[in-house]
Order: sequence, then structure tokens, then C-alpha cells
Amino acid sequence: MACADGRLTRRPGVVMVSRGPGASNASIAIHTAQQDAIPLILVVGQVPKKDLRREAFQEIDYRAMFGSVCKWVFEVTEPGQMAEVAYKALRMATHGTPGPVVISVPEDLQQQEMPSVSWRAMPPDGLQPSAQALSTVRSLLERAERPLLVAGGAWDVPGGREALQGFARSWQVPVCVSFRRHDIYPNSDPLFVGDLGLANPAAQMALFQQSDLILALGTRLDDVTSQNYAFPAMPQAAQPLVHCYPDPRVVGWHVAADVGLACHPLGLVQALMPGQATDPAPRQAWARQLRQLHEAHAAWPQRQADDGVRFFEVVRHLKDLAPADLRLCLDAGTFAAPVYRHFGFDFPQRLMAPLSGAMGYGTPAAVATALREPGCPVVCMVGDGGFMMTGNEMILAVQRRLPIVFMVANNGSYASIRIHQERAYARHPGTDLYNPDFCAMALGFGMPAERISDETQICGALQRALKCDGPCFIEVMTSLKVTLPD
Ligand SMILES: Cc1ncc(C[n+]2csc(CCOP(=O)(O)OP(=O)(O)O)c2C)c(N)n1
Ligand SMILES: [Mg+2]
Repeated sequence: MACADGRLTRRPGVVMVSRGPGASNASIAIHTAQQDAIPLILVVGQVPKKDLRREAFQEIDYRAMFGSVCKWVFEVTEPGQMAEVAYKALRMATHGTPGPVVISVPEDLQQQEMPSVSWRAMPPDGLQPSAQALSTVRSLLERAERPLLVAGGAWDVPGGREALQGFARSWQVPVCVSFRRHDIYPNSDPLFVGDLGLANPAAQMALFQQSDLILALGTRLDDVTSQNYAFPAMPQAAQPLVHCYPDPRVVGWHVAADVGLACHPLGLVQALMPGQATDPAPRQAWARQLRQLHEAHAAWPQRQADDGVRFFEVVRHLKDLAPADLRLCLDAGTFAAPVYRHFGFDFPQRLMAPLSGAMGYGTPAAVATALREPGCPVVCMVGDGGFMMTGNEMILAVQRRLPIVFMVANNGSYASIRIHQERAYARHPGTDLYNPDFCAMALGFGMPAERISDETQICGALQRALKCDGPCFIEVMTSLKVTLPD
């Protein structure tokens, strides 16, 4: 929940846990905050100071445990450090690439009173691109015939999406979004040419490779976005690369940038407006070509299956019925693949999905989203495996009467894993699931529930659910075969 809240507000979600098991439970959130660049502060109770490093009851060395998956770990040893630590934790979590920090507070220090200290919030780094860098980018943009803008999560700031679209339109630059950042750019815009994710077709990547200018704006060019560190070619791109991200550690990290800008991309595009290509015709043809390929890839599939509801049909109906301000919260799993590929997000719809690929994210993210954005319709899609990891968090939705549609894709399998087993081995050990009666569970939690066993039931069930003024639950008896390799 804190991860989702941190993403929505850009302020650190604060998690307070007890030592040992409590901290271990929070570790997936810490890793997700790191991979997703979300500000998060974990405060852990620690054994009393005199017992530190004696392997005391439930003691963990948090520097060793979290050192590689967060920005900063600090163990308080003097009460006088508290104010400084609080300041540094907030600053560290929110500056540069946002991320998690961990503060460990020994039990005896928690009992001590200190005067409270306040401080003035640091203004954001006011780094603006230099005049020289701006003029280089401008002339690259004017001359390029096949430019491609790769837009990442840094655009998720007030006014960011609008500025990005204004820039793309003014300069006539096609835009693809980084991994799971579909809601950064309106997918129905003719300049939207897809996402860089886990299943880009070879033909699309071949065309992307032909671009003669890459503008990587607000993206870290992470593993998945860069197609496993292959696009742009590393360490030297095949075409001029402009890389802009508000963290100097990230700019040009994997691939040498011809122009590297450690500033917010919003400032960059504002300084480059309005745009005027020297010859707009070639790049318009280029954008059309990319868009056609994207549209063919995003077309709804036809694949048949005789073992249950094809989950892409549920996604298709949701697309038809989706309110303009839908918040779609996804867990990790193959059920979500049709959303990434076919759904198509437009402002102000939002996609909440973990870049870390953590199961157990979807249900708490939906609860956090409904709490933070009351009035917005929230739909949560989660697999049967992922739902069994954190499904119990939906009790908060019952307690607060949050209007969330929880939807479980029940295919009786850890299908994402089974797909790989089917490809590589003749067996699929450990991936069949023996599930409880999910509808009975939801009813037990106190929310209405219905089951979709046939595709004719999808539309009615979704319509009823979207009208519900409190939480409700849908179990979809999902085809497994439709996701497995032929
Ligand atoms: C916390 C966690 N544990 C394990 C994994 C590895 N993993 C990724 S997807 C997956 C199976 C997902 O199964 P399910 O939720 O039923 O969705 P499906 O793929 O069947 O649609 C597993 C085990 C993970 N990503 N996160
Ligand atoms: Mg499953």
C-alpha cells in the first residue's frame, strides 16, 4: 500500500514494522520501491542497543539485509540523531531517483523524548539544461528524419503528461513508453507507437533500431525497457542519443549519451517549445509506419480455447466499459499480458503495476489507490496465485466501503512460470494450484461476489460491478491453455 501511495503522491509512503519477521515481510515493498523509483521510508524497531550484534531475539542487521536494495540504511544509536535522520530519510527518498530508505531504531531509544525539530523543505533541484546542450538537442531534433522518444516514469508529475504530448506533437516525434508506463502518454494518439516491455515483436524492434535519433526522456533505460540492455545498443548507441533524467548517476549509465542532461525532462521540453522540423514529411511517414506496426500488435487476439474464459475477453469488455478516470491496479502474472498489449490507456486513466514484477502488489495497491483517490473507479486484476499472497488486504476495502472491483483470474496455475516450463521441459512441477472457493472467501469478507464461467457473463458482471458503491468481487474461471505455447 505504501508503494502505491508513494507513486500516487510522490511523497514517501511510510511503513512501520517490528523487527525480524516484520522487516522481512516488508522486503518485497522495499525492493519494489527501488525498482519502481518510488519514495518509501521503512522504520524498523530494533533490539535494545546493548544487544546489537549479539544475534538477539528477532535481530537482523538491516544494513546487510537491505543494503543492496535501498538508497540508505541508518541505525540510530543516539537519541540526538533522530531529527537529522528524519530529514535525511525524507530527502534521500525523494531526491534524484526516488527510492526506499530504511531507519532502524533500537527499542530503548524509542522511549526517549527529544525536542521536535522542524526544517524548511528543500526546493527541488533547480537544474536546467545549459544553453549549449539545448542548442545541440534542438539541432538534432530539427534534422532527424526518424526520431523516437522513449518516455519513462519521470513524466508522472503534475503537468508532465500534457507537456510531453505537447512536445511530441509540436516536433512530430513518435513516442514509445518505458516498461509498464503506458499511462504516461495517450495510447490513442497517432504518435503513440507502443511500449518497451517483455514481448515486443522482432519487426517492431528492428524498426526502432532504424531510428536516427533517440530521445530517452525521464527513463532509466532499465533492463526491460532496454530489451535486456540491447536497445539502444550499449555502451554506444547506433544513433545519436539524448538522455535526460533528474539523477546524474543514471544519465548515460548503461549507454553513452551524446547529450546527457541531469535535469527534469519537463524543463527540457518546455525550453524546446515550440518545435519545427526542417522537413516534417519524412518523420510523419516514419511515425505512421511505427503506428501501423503498433496497431497490428495491439489488435485484439482471436485465439480459441475450450478450457475456460479467455481473460483477454474480460480485458476487452473492461476497455469498452471503462470510465475515463479508471485506475487499473495489476498484480504480476500472465493474466495481465492482454492489458499491457491491448488495453490502451488514455488520460486520465491510470495503470498501477509493479515494475519489479512482484506478486502481491495488486490488491494492496488497489486499496491504497481507492483511499488516496476517492471518487475514482478502481479495478484490481490479480491471478489466483498472487491473490493468495495478499488477498486478505481487501478487508480494508470492506471496512472503509471502498468502491473497488477485485477480479481474480483463476486458471488453477502459476501460469507465468508454467509457460517457461512448457517451453523448456516436458514437465511442469510445482505450478498447479489447488484453490479455495474464492467467491465464498469474498462473501466471508463481506463483499458481494460472482463467478464468470462463460464469456457471455462478462459484460453483465462488469456492468454490475462498476456500479457497485462498495467493494465487490469477481472470480473469472480463466483458460490456462490460451496462455500456454501452442
Ligand atoms: C512475490 C513473488 N513471488 C514469486 C514470483 C515469481 N512469479 C512471477 S509470476 C508467478 C506466477 C503468477 O501466478 P498467478 O498469480 O496465478 O498468475 P498467472 O500467471 O497464472 O496469470 C510467479 C510465481 C514473483 N514475481 N513475486
Ligand atoms: Mg494463475
